[in-house]
Amino acid sequence: MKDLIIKELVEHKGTFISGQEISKKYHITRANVWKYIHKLKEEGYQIDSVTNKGYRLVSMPDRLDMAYLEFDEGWRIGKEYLFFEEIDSTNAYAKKIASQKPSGTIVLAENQTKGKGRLGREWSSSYGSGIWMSMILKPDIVPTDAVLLTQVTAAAVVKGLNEVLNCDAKIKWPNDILLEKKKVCGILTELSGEIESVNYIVVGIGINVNQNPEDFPQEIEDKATSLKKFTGVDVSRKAIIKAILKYMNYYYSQFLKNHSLEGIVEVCREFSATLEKEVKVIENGNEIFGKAVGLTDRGALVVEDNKGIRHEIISGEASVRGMYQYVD
Ligand code: BT5
Repeated sequence: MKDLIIKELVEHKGTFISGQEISKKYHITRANVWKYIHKLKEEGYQIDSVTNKGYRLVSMPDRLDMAYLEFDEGWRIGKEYLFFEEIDSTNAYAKKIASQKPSGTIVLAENQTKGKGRLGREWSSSYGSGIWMSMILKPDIVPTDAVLLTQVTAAAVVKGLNEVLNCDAKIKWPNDILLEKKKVCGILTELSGEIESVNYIVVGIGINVNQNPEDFPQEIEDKATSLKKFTGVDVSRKAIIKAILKYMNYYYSQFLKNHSLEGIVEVCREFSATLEKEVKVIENGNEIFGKAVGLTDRGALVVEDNKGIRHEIISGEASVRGMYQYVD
């Protein structure tokens, strides 16, 4: 019921809706309408109440719980979404429920107690200040193509962030999004499948949104940044999620249609923080130093080492000289 009342208020945003109208529409007493409004105010909704006029929504808190992210009807990704106040990891949970949920289901949480990065690393996910989101995807592809979804997602994140904030976010191959040379987002793609087929893929996106620099744990304070650090003001997480999902839906449809990164890898190239830079790449434990000279149509990084030999790296770690991690 609370969600329905929010929906009414949002639809009447800027104008009043009477308690009587709500009570009639949803068959509840006016006293009950008042109770719900009171509860919403306690949760941070600013609502004007005026005798003989009713209620008017002034502003909503930037919470992600209510079914009010206003997703587009036609979207494959985001049609169904699950919200948690606190969870261990949205990726871990998404994997648990993936077999019972349709492709495109999203898991969001205000807080992660065990947010994870790649190779068992930790992902710092403080309460209420970031976007901790996982998408369950069930594409009809071979498992070796799953790695392409990291590039699809990176393209969607970078386009979404740049559209909302005009901020020149860049992709550090393969799974980081940087803002002013620091990490603002990480992507974690996990797969469950057989040799020939995919059961499901979970793509997790972690974005630092409203943290202040001092909010980050000491180990990452030099290399992490947030959207707020860039804008100087609080940023609406809903606006960011919406923009990213808009692009994600678009690029994912392209990917399913073409079974390739056609139309997407160009975005990865255009917004690359890695190309044309001196890099150190770690692939299967081997370090390669050289220059990043290209991104193949399958999203592999081409590195020319100091002897002029070219290496195509499908997945791995890349650090860019002069940026965090690889400091000469
Ligand atoms: C990643 O791993 O960058 C993938 C992060 C994915 C997080 C999302 S949140 C929603 C979903 N649920 C999860 O449990 N995970 C996903 P990797 O490339 O391995 O980078 C991890 C490294 O980034 C750590 O070792 C730290 O150095 C650094 N790091 C940790 N937390 C960070 C943060 N909040 N911002 C920037 N850097 C961070």
